[in-house]
Amino acid sequence: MKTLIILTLTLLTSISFAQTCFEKKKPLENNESELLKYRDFMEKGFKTRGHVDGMVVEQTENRQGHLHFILDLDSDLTTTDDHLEIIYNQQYGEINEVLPGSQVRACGDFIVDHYSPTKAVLHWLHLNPNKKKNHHEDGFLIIDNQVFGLEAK
Ligand SMILES: [Ca+2]
Repeated sequence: MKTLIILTLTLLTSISFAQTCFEKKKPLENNESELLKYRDFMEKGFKTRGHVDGMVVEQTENRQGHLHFILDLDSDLTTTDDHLEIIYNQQYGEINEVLPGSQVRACGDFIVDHYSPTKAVLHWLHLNPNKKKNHHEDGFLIIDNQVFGLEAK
């Protein structure tokens, strides 16, 4: 019986972590290398969907309801040309701080932004309860296996 409960819990836990990232309602695989090419070759303001894994380098800001941090997309901290700024809206589930070395998976809108220290950002990492008002698809943010961005406001 105990084993069954543990198995069930394990199964439920893994289901809740199995978030799917969508682009135009189709599942989107990880696309780190494409995003880095877009950052380098597309005009500022270029937008697409982004689905990335990586390791936190550092938190850079936490103000005006938005948490900013830098993600290293190949989790090899000796290479820095694969850094991407991540911006998370605290309205969709609060995060106090993000620690360097944390493992992250993020799904949201990617935009080439020359004001960003990494020249591009990934944001809208949360559910969009107002799809009639705007075009953003649902996103999410997973930090060390904890899912954020699912508290619809
Ligand atoms: Ca790297």
